[in-house]
Amino acid sequence: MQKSPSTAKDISFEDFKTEVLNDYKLAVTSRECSLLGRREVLTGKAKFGIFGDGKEVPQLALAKAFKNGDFRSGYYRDQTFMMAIGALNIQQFFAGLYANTDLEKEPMSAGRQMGGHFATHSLNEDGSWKNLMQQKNSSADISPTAGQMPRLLGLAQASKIYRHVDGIDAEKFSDEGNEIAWGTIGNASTSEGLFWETINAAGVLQVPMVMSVWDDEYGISVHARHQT
Ligand SMILES: Cc1ncc(C[n+]2csc(CCOP(=O)(O)OP(=O)(O)O)c2C)c(N)n1
Ligand SMILES: [Mg+2]
Repeated sequence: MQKSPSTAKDISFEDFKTEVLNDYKLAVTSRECSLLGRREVLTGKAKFGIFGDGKEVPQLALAKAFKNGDFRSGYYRDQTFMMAIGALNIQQFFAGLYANTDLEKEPMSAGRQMGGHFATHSLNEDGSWKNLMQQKNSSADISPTAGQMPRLLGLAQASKIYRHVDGIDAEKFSDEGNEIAWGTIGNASTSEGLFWETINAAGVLQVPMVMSVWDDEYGISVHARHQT
């Protein structure tokens, strides 16, 4: 899968055209994965699946602003974003859906998590730390909706600590606190206390955090007028 080029200020028409076409290809590929994946679930070939269709374009935009060293703490609709940062391809997406237990084929969790729960690896095979400043990072999604919120706050708070506290070995973990923690959540899940507490704390602590709420007016099958 094509990685999105970083956002350049001076860009030629040809480069611009190439980037637009790459984005379009990625959005269509991700949409087709959703449609085919859902068909696999509804025909009984995969047990359960949840997909990111309808949310492709803003995730492509988000991926362009997301830099090496940044961290995502998000939820199960983010497949296009993960594809755009080069952390998920079509085969891996379906390996997750079928709960393939081979870590090579299903690098998110070797089939132990539900499909659509996205992660990058922070450790090398020998257990040593990777340099997290040289990769785009995603903490592993967890199933309770809004559970990603306190961790999002913690990731943002870590950058603030790295910036203001001397004497921490930060080489592989921080560039003087310049990283950003990016959160995603669905509209229905914003009803949860964890969401409000995190937004409040982020304001009080003044931490580098960006929050995206994907408002599709539904919480699964329940319309927002009954829920929010
Ligand atoms: C704490 C908790 N309660 C209930 C659920 C079951 N559940 C999974 S997704 C979902 C709806 C979420 O809707 P929303 O946040 O709007 O996200 P969307 O899927 O619409 O993008 C619910 C109730 C859960 N996973 N965790
Ligand atoms: Mg919703």
